[in-house]
Amino acid sequence: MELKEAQFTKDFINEIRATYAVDLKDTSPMEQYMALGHLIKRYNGESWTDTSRSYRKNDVKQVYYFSIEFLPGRLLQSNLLNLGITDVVKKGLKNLGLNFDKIVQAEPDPGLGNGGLGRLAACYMDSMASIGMAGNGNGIRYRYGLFKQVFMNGYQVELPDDWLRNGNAWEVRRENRACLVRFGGHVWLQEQPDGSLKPVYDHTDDVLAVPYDTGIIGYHNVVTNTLRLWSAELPPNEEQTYYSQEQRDNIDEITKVLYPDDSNAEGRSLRLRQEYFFSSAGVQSIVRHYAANHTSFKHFPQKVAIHINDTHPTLVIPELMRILLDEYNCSWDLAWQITTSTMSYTNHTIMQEALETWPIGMFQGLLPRIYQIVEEIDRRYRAEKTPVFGQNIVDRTAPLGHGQVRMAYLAVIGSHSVNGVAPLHTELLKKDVLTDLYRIYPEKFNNKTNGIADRRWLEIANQPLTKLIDSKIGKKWHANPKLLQELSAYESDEKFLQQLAEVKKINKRRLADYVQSEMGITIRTDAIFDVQIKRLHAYKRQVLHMLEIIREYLDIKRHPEQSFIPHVHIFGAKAAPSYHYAKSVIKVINALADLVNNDPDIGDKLKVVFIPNYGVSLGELIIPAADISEQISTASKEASGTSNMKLMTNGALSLATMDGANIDIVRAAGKQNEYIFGLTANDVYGYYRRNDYCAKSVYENNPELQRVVNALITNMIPGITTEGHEIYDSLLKYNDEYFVLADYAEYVKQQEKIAQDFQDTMTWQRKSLANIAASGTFSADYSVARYAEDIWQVPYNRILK
Ligand code: CBF
Repeated sequence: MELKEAQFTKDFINEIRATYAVDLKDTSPMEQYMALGHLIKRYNGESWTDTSRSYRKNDVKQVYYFSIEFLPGRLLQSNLLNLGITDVVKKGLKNLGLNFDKIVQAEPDPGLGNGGLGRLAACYMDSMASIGMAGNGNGIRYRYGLFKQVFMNGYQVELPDDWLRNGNAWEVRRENRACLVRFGGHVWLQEQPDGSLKPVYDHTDDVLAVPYDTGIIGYHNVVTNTLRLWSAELPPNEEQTYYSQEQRDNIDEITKVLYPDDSNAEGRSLRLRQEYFFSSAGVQSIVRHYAANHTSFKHFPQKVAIHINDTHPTLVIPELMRILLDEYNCSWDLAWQITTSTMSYTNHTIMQEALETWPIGMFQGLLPRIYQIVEEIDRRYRAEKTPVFGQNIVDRTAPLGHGQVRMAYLAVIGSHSVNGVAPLHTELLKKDVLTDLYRIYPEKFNNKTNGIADRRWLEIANQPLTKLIDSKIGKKWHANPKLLQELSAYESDEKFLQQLAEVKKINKRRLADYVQSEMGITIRTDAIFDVQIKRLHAYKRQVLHMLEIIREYLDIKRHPEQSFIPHVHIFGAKAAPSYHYAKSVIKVINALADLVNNDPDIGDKLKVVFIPNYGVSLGELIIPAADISEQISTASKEASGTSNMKLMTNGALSLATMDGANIDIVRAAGKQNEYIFGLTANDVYGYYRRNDYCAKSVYENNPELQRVVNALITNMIPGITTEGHEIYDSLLKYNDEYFVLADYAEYVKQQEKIAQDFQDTMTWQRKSLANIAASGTFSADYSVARYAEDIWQVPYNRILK
């Protein structure tokens, strides 16, 4: 957009006065941020209205991306960037004597997601708008989001993340678009005068779903799409109904926190209510919008695509069926044809949690009408498929089985497309996790490799690198990231490689300053910054990284005279509140950090930094500073990974197993530019087939490994008696489910090689450059373009190949 500095400063001062009734000099950075946010939203209001109007006027097919998580990160900088007004605003604020960085930092980072799944959803929102596609998000406006993580005595403690305390500058509450979502009660089918059956509801618990819309601004293209997040409220009280405190609390709870503890029935029931709540509200609003502009539902799938991001929103399938059957009198066959042609589903993990199931009793009690519909889907599925495929396979794959509603199976059966998120992952879905359904519906399965928001991870997070790249290849790559490939021409340009090293130093300094001021730990910027940032999960094997730290520590202690390339191990990870083992791993790493960081024999050769409360904003600080990207999951377990792509784009070299999208990164950047080790997915499946993995014999045959693992139980690391034993037992007593010991020796070899190679700056930077140059292919712009072409059949404007 066009904006003159004088206009901006005038508008900004007016905004401050109108909102806070004080002079600029008396405002806090939070107030300045809020005023700026409101002003930017106002500047963009016309584009937002125009976009919606033009979609409506041209009857454009729209995508609705349903996700229980959206992890957008702070929006101020990305909105300024996408509107093309960063420089004017920065200058204007500077001339007013304000500190732009402080204003940026005042924005809360909405914790509406837990990791890759939610971050991917947010990236896709940005990319859909940026390539000019009509894409809407649909999720939950959590009052507290995911917890705020602090460490107390090294233990993770979860505090509420009060991200809405000062309001949210970007959202618009649209009470006039609210709708009712029904839970519980009784439902029966009553015959109508025309012979049809209609449900009658009695004693239901109704909840008002109120949408809050956020404009998602496209990159330099005057497109603004909508992210709609639903909040649960008391329904309007026309009948003077009295709501007890318990009823009020039950309603409040629905949109209070992301992932309530589901280790008990109450928590599980709340999770199911959340899932139906946003699925129902979203589908109701889509149908309402469609019905206002069309007379028949026959062409609904030509105008609407609904995407199910992991199993959580699967109930959009029976919900759309319910609306079509009960409210628009469609026949079952027509409703089913419309529904399956509209829905598509992405699976994001081969772990058991991908296959959510709900006890039938709980499901039926909470959602009686939806259960009737699922029962009918199940009955028809069995009737149609049993004669062709036989009873066994149909029993194994039907939506209802073993007393459970099986969400992943319902998602596959009710969708026209099912995709994995990296080639290996999609193959494993076909061969293993969903193999029976693949036999029945081979045509539905396809791969869509994940992507990332390059503009956020380079232009916002890594301005020094962006400047350097621009100086060599211009700015066209901002809109077409594959052009980063042009950087390959500079692989022998030593001056450029030196500049690349200097950029890394600047970013390492920035992170080191943060670590110093927030954690009181001094780290050297000439050390290897070895980064592992992801959810804490046994399959991601933070434990393997931890064993390496113990090895390095023991080595320095035994041979203090030997030279050692300084190494800083950096972690960022949250553990799910009820995931006991993951919390033990956090405690042990923190205890190890205390030991290592305070041992005078170690000095500054080795440091361990576990940065609390990892999220998008901390990612923006850590990722540009990384030399090594730890992507060390057990092969076959990581569906794709996306931190691997962000780190690659920022010039980190991957220390990785051949898992998920690591395989694609290796293919793109060249094996010689990464550090690859460990079992392959085939090796892992071989062990499963033969059932002959023996962790104990790996341990017994490697004296160094014994020394390292024993450190967990010999009081070497103070304060971890039970946690150390737990991890030790997971490796040796319970036969090391994730093959940590099997991969240990090769992992160590690669770490030693890294220490060697790191000393040769030119060679290291050449490898780093190869990663940056090859990373453009992992831009989310291309990923959503492939979804648009192959799955959603929606148009977009930018040419992307
Ligand atoms: O597809 C996005 C990401 O999703 C996960 O984070 C998930 O929550 N299922 C996976 O673990 C990642 O591999 C994947 O990249």
